[in-house]
Amino acid sequence: MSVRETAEKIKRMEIRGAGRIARAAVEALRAHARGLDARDLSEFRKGMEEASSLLLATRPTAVSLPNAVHLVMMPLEEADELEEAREGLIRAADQFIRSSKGAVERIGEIGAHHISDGETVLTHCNSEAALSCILTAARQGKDFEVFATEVRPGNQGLLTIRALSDAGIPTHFIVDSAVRHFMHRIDRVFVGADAVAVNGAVVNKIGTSQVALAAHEARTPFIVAAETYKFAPRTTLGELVEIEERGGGEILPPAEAARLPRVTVHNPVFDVTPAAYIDLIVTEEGAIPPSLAYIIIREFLGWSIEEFHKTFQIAHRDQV
Ligand code: RUB
Repeated sequence: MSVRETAEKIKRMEIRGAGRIARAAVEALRAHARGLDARDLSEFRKGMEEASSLLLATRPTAVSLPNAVHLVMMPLEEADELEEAREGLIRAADQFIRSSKGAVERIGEIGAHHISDGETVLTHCNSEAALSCILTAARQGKDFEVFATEVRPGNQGLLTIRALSDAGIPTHFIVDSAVRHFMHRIDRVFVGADAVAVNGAVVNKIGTSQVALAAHEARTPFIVAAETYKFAPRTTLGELVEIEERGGGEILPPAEAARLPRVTVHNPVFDVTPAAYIDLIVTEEGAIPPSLAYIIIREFLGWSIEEFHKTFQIAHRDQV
């Protein structure tokens, strides 16, 4: 798929979920690199940076996107000539796709240890990392049930209940506002992440922080499944993760909204769960308390402060 097509699909949420967005962007960059007809290295770099900017401008919250783009664009900085840059990017893209799929599997193996026979688990939204924990536990023969939320307004809960049902897991489907009502029946909550900040706060689908609050009140363990590339390096520079606000038409039909001139519809699609409500973050490098987010950023993403600045400039080229 071309970069433009991929960007459109990410914007329209036909490709969605932080991990899938990152992999689709990397696949598009790899295809673009293969076909890019450039005279020299600098023309190649320019073409690839334009393609990256298009992808980075699609959705602002999932940090997996700039992290993945940064990783595959890195060989362009180091290369001395065009073909070396092209091959370096393709290699980095292959490596990213392989390791990101491997990370989901490894997270599943680690997270599954936290699900036992007879338990009831709750999940919110549709996260392949969170589902990997649940589906791995089911494959291990554990006997448990899952509550899944509807997830207004995008209905990502439908994707989740299909996956759970296909895996033979007894599943309860509830509206988002029923979470607290059922929390007394829940032994553990599993959610994914679009971004993890240096202070251990997790950005995920809108409503996640309310689920966390209800879990906290009921003393129910709240577990986040997040690959290391969901950690947000620029939060170490004090930058905040931008919360995407989508059109009100996703919530209230435009014809109805037109009849209500004094009503403003708000549609933030992510929210921030403070570290205090999170018991564990399961990464492919192991499970950590949220207070160790900095270690993941420094040790496993391993970026220098100079690199953070460079990515920042690429991502915001238009505004610089
Ligand atoms: C998806 C969402 C998911 C995270 C993690 O939001 O909030 O929980 O992206 O998913 P949207 P994954 O549907 O708006 O993209 O674990 O699959 O990366």
